[in-house]
Amino acid sequence: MSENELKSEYLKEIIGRTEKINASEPEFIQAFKEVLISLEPVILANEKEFKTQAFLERLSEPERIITFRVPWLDDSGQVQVNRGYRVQFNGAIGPYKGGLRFHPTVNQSIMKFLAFEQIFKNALTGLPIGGGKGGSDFDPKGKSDMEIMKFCQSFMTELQKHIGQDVDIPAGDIGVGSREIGYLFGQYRKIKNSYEAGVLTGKGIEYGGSLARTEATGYGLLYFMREMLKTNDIQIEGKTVIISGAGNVAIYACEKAQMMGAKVVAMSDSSGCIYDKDGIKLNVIKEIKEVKRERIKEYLLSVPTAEYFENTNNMPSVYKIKADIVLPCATQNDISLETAKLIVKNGSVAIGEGANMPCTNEAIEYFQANNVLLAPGKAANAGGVATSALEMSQNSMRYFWSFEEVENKLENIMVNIFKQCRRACDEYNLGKNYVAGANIAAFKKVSAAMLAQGII
Ligand code: NDP
Ligand code: 2IT
Repeated sequence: MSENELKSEYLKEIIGRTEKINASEPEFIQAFKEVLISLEPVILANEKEFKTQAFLERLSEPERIITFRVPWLDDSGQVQVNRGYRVQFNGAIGPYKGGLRFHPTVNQSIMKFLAFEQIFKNALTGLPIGGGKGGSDFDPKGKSDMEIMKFCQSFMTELQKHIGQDVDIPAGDIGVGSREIGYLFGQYRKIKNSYEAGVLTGKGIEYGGSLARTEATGYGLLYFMREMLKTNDIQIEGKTVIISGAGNVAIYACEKAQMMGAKVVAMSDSSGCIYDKDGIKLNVIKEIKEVKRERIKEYLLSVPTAEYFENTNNMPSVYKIKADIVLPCATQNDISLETAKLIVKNGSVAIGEGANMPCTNEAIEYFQANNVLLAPGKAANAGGVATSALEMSQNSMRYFWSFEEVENKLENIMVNIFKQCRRACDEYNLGKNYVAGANIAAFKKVSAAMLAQGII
């Protein structure tokens, strides 16, 4: 459904209000509208109460946004300054939970859209976690290990005032992996003089991390995809797949896709993509990205039969390659309407959002209008945060589960998330609109918790 088809006066008013008071935050407005428009049937059923309670006004306003200065010393002795953020958007169903992103594009709009989506994603996991997100406009590319450590220490020196294992639990996102979590955790522990293991997730296995957390987002995406395809009588085995990105989510999405018998033929980074018609050799990608931190182009040195295509201005080159299944696992707004048209023309049957908001709202509508199945990020990439919550459980118990135990729990959670989406689709006659299904199922939980807790 599009905005001008809305019947609810309250929804129209709220969308207008949100656009007006957040005019400098396009990504947040985009994420907000995608959710709110799809909630119309639920809002209409109870419009008067929601309006009297100013419910959507409260939902649209973060409980708290913290921004702070992050000064650090580079290797040449020059002081550098970045801006740090933590958005604590909604704590109705548990302590704030969500990743930290270190990327030069980070700003308040991006932090707010990510924290807003996290509220609904976390509700779908069924685990007691609220929605938050943070990060910095710091660019980790080209920085030495020492510079990364100094930045992380300075970032945590301020962030530690605002987090805690029952308050707010950050984790990784773009540019933040196990190395950064290690440095952040070390500084938190030093300042607090207390071993509060559950304050961060994505920790190393040696000091309180969970087995399978590294794999969780990518593996979870494929479990969700398998369930969605099965419901629509499609087998994943034998299908060709393209994946945007070559980071944490992309690598483990590739691994699980291959384990399920699919053939991944392309992966990318922000410079371009590699196409390997014989199937990606994932050990080569892992060595380039996880160990050497180099560009994906290096793949050709190990696999000379593969091809490399530089990105062009109008679209990431990876989407020009034909595949049955497309897994955007890089960043937001990777798939524009124009890219969506090419994907449809190329005959793809399903899109799985490993990244947060990789499709523009126009691209989503185009896929739906053309019967391409779309697994929405809030549901399909929830395996990462769900396993973070399992890491918190293990930390609280001062115990750990085996890889198989964690992976089994992850699989059950993803199957259950798909069921929730499907159930909401059935209940509201939404057909295969799993985007709306996910939003509605999550909203029902969050709204029940918020309403029960009064006007706060
Ligand atoms: P990483 O930093 O590990 O990898 C990001 C990948 O995306 C890199 O290959 C990067 O290439 C590529 N990329 C391409 N274009 C861009 C761009 N414009 N901005 C940033 N990255 C770009 O991050 P993750 O794999 O952890 O995250 C990928 C996506 O998945 C994000 O949208 C994140 O929010 C989402 N996500 C992550 C979860 C997690 O557990 N890590 C959980 C759920 C969602 P290059 O190296 O050239 O920059
Ligand atoms: O977008 C996400 O869900 C994440 N980056 C993971 C958050 C987490 O707390 O594990």
